[in-house]
Parts: sequence; structure tokens; C-alpha cells
Amino acid sequence: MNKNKDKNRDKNKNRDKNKNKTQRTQIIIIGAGPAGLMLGCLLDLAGIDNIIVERQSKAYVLARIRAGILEQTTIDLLCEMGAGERLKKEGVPHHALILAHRNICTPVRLPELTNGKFVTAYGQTEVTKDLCDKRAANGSQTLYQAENVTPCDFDTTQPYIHFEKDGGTHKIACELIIGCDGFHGISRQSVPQAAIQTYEKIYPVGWLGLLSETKPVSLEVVYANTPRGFALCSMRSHTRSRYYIQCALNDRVENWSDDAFWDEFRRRLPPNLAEALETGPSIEKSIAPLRSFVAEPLRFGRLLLAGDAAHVVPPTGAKGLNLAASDIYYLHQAIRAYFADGDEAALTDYSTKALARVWKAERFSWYLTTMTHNLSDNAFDEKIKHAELDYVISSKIAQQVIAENYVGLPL
Ligand code: RFL
Ligand code: PHB
Repeated sequence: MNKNKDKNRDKNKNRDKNKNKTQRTQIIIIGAGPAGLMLGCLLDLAGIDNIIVERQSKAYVLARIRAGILEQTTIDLLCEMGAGERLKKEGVPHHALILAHRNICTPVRLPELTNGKFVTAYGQTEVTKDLCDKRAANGSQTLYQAENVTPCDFDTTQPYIHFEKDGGTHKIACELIIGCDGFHGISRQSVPQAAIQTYEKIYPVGWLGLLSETKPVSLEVVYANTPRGFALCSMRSHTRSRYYIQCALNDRVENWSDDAFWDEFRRRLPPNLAEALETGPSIEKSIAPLRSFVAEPLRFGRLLLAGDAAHVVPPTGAKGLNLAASDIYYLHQAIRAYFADGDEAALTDYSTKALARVWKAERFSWYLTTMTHNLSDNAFDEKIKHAELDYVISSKIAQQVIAENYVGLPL
């Protein structure tokens, strides 16, 4: 009995100690997704101290299945921070994307239309793992399972965060707080409404995705429009496929057995692909809504936003992860300038430069989504969509515009 009392007293003492102890670092990054981890690795390279605080466990973060297609500038950035070795060996180059319409497949040849550029299939899960390994090798601190993270006083020169972890409350003071905590994160929500402008478009459909240990039906990504809705064929490796179908926004994964998915997916493929399709048990199935969203600006005093915390695109153009990478490219340069010579303007310029690229990717993702999905009951909209697809399929110039955006606009 007394022993327990002593134990509890010690526990409370430790909690009180934690409460009063303020840790310090130069940069706090909220969120250990690709944006947060990439920034952490680049700051390590520049000798700038940083701590990442993440709400989920490391195992949870490493298990998330998301993006699959990387632009060359994203790959270059990962290589620069020393997280590109496995990607160089295991990434699968894609030299075309395929548009399927009226049961015909039309390749949009990327290198031919973009002076030799192409994209690479390499799962976001693998990118996250490589970045985590690099961070561990750098010896930098990531605090997982940090609850109720709150950015404070970022309108002053002494910002800090507080959070709860392992039964204690903690405070970390810093120079800058970087919100890399995704669309539902706390960073953007902490900004006073009058200081932020948001732009949003919600599409009336979602994507049902399935991952399986089967040979991919196509070596290039296929974007198919059919009277039954959109379908997409992608891969994670030569033995692992990632497929998606457009579904209703309120649909639920539980409504889809594997067999129901494969039946519907096959019906949306042109006959040559439908015949070649290999099916098997799903490793993962999930539904994601389609959304376009941008918050402006990206700087609020000593709080800056990057990646999905600031903007979201529908996945059709494969731009989300790549935009997170380009934000981080501009942001790490701004942070270096700020620490080298106190250049405050560099932080504001980050917002302007990153948003200019973001809006172009928003336009492209919206365009490709509108052209390949069944979104409208309006017969005129449907006619225009088919006219657009027919035009793109018949025009090298229209294909060049798609290819230029798909491989990624220059930084
Ligand atoms: P993330 O990956 O959402 O990471 C945010 C992290 O912050 C944590 N967090 C918090 N931590 C502390 N306190 C809080 N209050 C917190 N709230 C959240 C979260 O747990 C998480 O760990 O954002 P980030 O780093 O900006 O990365 C963005 C990308 O993940 C995203 O844009 C892409 O996945 C989008 N995307 C694709 N992008 C591509 O470039 N190519 C693709 O082929 C592609 N395909 C896709 C996609 C997204 C999809 N879904 C599921 C929306 C396919 C799909 C189906
Ligand atoms: C994927 O492989 O998950 C993927 C590929 C292309 C897209 C979206 C997602 O446009």
C-alpha cells in the first residue's frame, strides 16, 4: 500500500518536473508525414536543430498506403538529403501515361513530349520508411504519440508548442513552428480566421483503392473514363498492383468484397486489359474523398504551413506528395536564409513562391479529374468532357500540355 503511494508520489513529482521544464530547439515540425520528415532531413543537412512531434505511433505512420508516383524533382530532393538509395534501385520508371476512352488506349509519351523527362513509381510508404531511417541515422528527435499538440505565441518572436505525452505535459520553445500535419492537422486550425483565406472544391465522388500482390495489368499508369465511371491502374512494383475505381462519396469499404471490386474494375477496363487482368486477395482497401483545397498565405508570423496542411489536390494528377516536396524545397531554402542572416523576407517569399507552383498543380489536378470522371448529371458537361478527351487523344499539342504538367513543372 505504502509502496504504491510512494510510487504515485514519484510519478506526480516527475510529471510536475516535466511541466516546468522547457526544452529548446531551433525548429519544431508538427507531423511526421513526408513533408515533415523531408524538412527534418534537409535541416539536419544544414546543421539546424529540429524536433518533429507526431500524433500517431511510428508503426501507424509507416503502414499508411497512399501515393505512388514521384516527379524527378522529388527524387532529386530525396537523393540530396541521402534518402534516395533504395528508390534509385527499386523505383519503376514510367515513360508514358495511358488515357483509355471509348475502349481505346492512347499513350501520352512523356520523354518524347518533355525533352526526356519521366516519372517513377515508388510508394509513399517506402518514401516514409527511407526518410525515417535517414532521420534515425542523423540522430534527430521525433516524438511519436504526442497528444493535443498546440502551437502557441507564433505572432511573437518567442513561439512554443505544448503537448501531452507519456502521462506528462511538455513545452518546447523554438524560433519557428512548421505545420506539416496534413489536411486535418492543428496548425492551420490555430491561425485566426481573419488571417487566412481558403479556397475549396469538393467533388461528388471518392476513390475506392485496392492493393494486391498481383502482376500489374499495365506497365504504365492507365486513366480510364467509362460510362460506369473512372478507373485507374497503377503499381507499387512488378509484383504488386494498386488499382482504383470512382465510387459514391458516401460509399463504404464494407460494401465492397474483393470479388465485387474485381468485377467492377474489370468492367471499366478496355477489353485487352480486362482479359489480361490478374486478380487476388486484397492487402488493403480504402476509400478517399476527392477534394481541391488551398489556404493562403503559408506564413503567419513564426508559424509556416507546408504540404497537405496547406493544400490538397484530388489524386488524379499524382501531385499531392510531389507538392509537399516542392513546398519543402522552397521552405528549407527560406529557413537557411533566415538563420544565416536573419532574412525575414525569405520566409514571406516562401509563401509566394510555393503558392505559385501549388495553383498550377491545382489547375492540372482539377483538369485531369474533370476530364476522366463522371461528375455531372448535366448532359452538356458530359458532352464537353468527351469532346475534351477526343481532342486530347487526337492532338499531340494537347498531349504535350498534359505531359509537361504530369512530369512536374520546374521548381
Ligand atoms: P500527411 O502525409 O497527411 O502527414 C501529416 C502527418 O501529420 C500528423 N498529424 C499530427 N501530428 C501532430 N499533431 C497533430 N495535431 C497532427 N495532425 C496530424 C499525421 O498523423 C501525419 O503523420 O501530409 P504531408 O506530409 O503533407 O504529405 C502529403 C501526402 O501524404 C499526400 O499529398 C499524398 O498522399 C497525396 N496522394 C498522392 N500524391 C502524389 O504525389 N502522387 C500520388 O500518386 C498520390 N496518390 C494520394 C494518392 C493521396 C491519396 N489519399 C489517400 C488521399 C492516392 C490517394 C488514394
Ligand atoms: C497510385 O499509384 O497510387 C497513384 C498513381 C497515379 C495517380 C494516383 C495514385 O494519379
